[in-house]
Amino acid sequence: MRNFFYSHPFAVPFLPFGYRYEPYHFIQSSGSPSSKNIAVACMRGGPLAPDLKGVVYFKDVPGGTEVYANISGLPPYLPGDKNKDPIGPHGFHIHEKGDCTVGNPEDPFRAAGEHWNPTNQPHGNHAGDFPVLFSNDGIARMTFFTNKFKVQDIIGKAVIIHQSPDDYRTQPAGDAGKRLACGIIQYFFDGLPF
Ligand SMILES: [Cu+2]
Repeated sequence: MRNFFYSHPFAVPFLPFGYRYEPYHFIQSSGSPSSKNIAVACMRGGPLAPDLKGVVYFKDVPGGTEVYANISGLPPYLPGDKNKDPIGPHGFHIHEKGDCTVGNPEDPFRAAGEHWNPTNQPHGNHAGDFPVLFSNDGIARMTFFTNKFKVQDIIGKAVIIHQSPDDYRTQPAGDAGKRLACGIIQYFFDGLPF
C-alpha cells in the first residue's frame, strides 16, 4: 500500500479538493522516498474560520526541510488600525503540543501551546516560526525552506494558522492574534489524515 502513491497516478485524483497535483509532484520529487522523510498536517478551521481547510507538507531535503502549504477558506482581509490588528496576512507556526482541541470557541486551539522553540530562541528565530500566509481570495499557497528542523523533529506537533500577521518581534508569540486553524503533524505514510 505504501508504494501506491508512487506507482499509481490514478490514485492522485481521488484525493480531496486542493490536494490533487501539487503534493504529488512535491512527493514525487523527493528522490528515494522512505516512510520517514515526508510528513503532513491536515489543517481544519475552528469556529473563527469554519471554511478553512488544507494541507501542509514537510519534506526532508539536504540541509533542512522544504515546507509546502496549500490552504483554502481563509477569511477576507481587513485592514487594522491603532486599536485592532488586521485580519491577514496570517501568522503561521509550529506549536509545541499536538493537541487541536478547540476549547474556548472565542479563543480556540489554546491546547496547542506556544510556539515550538526547542533551542530557546527569541521570537522571530523560533524553529517553528514560518513566513506569513498571504490569502488570494481565501487561497494561500506557499513553499519555503527552513534549516531549523528535519521532518522527524516535528512529528506530533501542531501547525497553527492565526488571524493576524506575525510581527516576528513581540515575545513570545508574535502578536499574531487568535488561532483560526490547527493540524497535527504526522508521517505521511501513517495514512492520509483526510
Ligand atoms: Cu502560532
